Amino acid sequence: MNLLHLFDLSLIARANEIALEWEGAEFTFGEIERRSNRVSHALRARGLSKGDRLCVYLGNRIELVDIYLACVKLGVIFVPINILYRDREIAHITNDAEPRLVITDADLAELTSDRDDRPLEDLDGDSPAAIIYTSGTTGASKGAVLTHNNFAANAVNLLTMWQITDRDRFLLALPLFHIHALGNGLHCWLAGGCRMRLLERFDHRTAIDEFRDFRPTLFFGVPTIYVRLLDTPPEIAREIGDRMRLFVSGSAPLPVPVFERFRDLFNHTILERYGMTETFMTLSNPLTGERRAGTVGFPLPGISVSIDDGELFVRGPNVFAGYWRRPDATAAAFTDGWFHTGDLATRSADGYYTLLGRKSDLIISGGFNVYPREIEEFLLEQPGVAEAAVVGVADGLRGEVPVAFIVATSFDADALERACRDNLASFKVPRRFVQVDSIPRTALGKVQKHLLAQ
Ligand code: MLC
Ligand code: AMP
Repeated sequence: MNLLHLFDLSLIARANEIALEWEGAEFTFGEIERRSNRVSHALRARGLSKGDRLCVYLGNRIELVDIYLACVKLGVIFVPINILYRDREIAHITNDAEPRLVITDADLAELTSDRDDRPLEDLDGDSPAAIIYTSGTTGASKGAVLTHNNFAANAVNLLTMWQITDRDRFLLALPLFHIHALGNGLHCWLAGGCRMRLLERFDHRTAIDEFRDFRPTLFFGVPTIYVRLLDTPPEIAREIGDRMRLFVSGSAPLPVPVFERFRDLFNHTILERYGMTETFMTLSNPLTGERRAGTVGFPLPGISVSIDDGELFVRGPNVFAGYWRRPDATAAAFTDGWFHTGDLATRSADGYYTLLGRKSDLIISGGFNVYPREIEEFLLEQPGVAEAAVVGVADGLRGEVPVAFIVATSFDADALERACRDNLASFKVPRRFVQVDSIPRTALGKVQKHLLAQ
């Protein structure tokens, strides 16, 4: 399915309804349609056409929505870059994706034209809509190619299973460069036709005011956000909870005590679900029925899930088309059409899935993925560093934070931290640099990270 046919349920059919609140202004679906048409023509004038890649290095803002929709209309492949990434991380993506254009804040003023009509491009559902970079088990990230059909299957599932309709009021504070806000947030809004208030980011100092002012019925968060919301004064939490229909959590494990304390404070049971860039959403607790703490519920419609040797495998219309220009990595990620998630899981007798952790060393900090190997490789480039091992250490707010263990001929923790801050996204900067005489290894030479973590 061409995604536009799904979005037209709002862009065309609800043209006069308020679609978006952004920085105090309101926009109808008709205006969203015309804004993205104008951006489409501007992109065409820059020579972009079907199959070209367009990198965007932007935080949440209305122009990012316009650009995404323009890409969908033109068949241009949207490649978002995490706004927290630094030069080295950005260069990896721009070298790999070979975009025709990279858009940053500085380019937005020129990105318009005066033509309101929709450009027409013939696209089928297997056309790529986006490439999202994700690291897999190697240090360097790979581009997951996500098709129109993948996005459509995911949105239709979530609209149905979470009963999202045009009556919802949706507060979106997650970053649009990730699948959580892009695949779930933006697509449920556009297909469902509700009113969305988009925030530049979740800021715990102002979040409560946003909730009270906008009065949302629907909110998607990562566990760190729910931990932050536990600081809400009880009477205000009840007031917010009374108007809310559904709080959803995902992208990292929601600790059971947070689930319980949140329920007591807001009088709401958070619905936890599980997904991945490569697979979109695969498992979800039910809207109706028991939302069981510590579990991620059941497979979504049309999606097959199996567990083999502890690892979760997924198959279905939600599963991506492969890694961009990496046939070997793509082949290695599948067995007989089943995608290897790298997540370990169990299934209860009554069908609830529980995640037990990951096969790889992946650290998830505040919902952002941190691949130790990428940081270790960077640390090894620094003067005096002979060996480096990065492990995730439990953190009450962010879930996990990275800590670096260093074997060094000369050790300067401040200099290492500065180098990391200058070259890596903030969430990847190790919270501590610990000098050690040696890194514990197995007889086969494999680093025993669990010993370091202790
Ligand atoms: C965080 N920071 C941001 C930012 N988010 N900066 C700019 N834009 C953003 N969107 C930076 C801050 O500048 C700061 O950097 C540090 O992160 C911590 O900020 P904080 O104010 O203390 O935030 P905190 O209360 O900890 O909340 C952080 C957070 C953020 C929860 C808002 O981590 C976040 O948005 N996480 C969501 C990630 C996400 O959407 N993941 C989905 C992946 S898809 P400094 O330099 O001061 O440290 C996926 C699949 C699936 O996993 O299943 O969904
Ligand atoms: P990403 O590669 O950024 O898409 O992150 C996907 C990973 O996030 C998954 O492989 C899981 O390890 C993790 N994840 C997502 N949702 C959950 C959840 N509800 N509980 C635990 N881990 C999760």
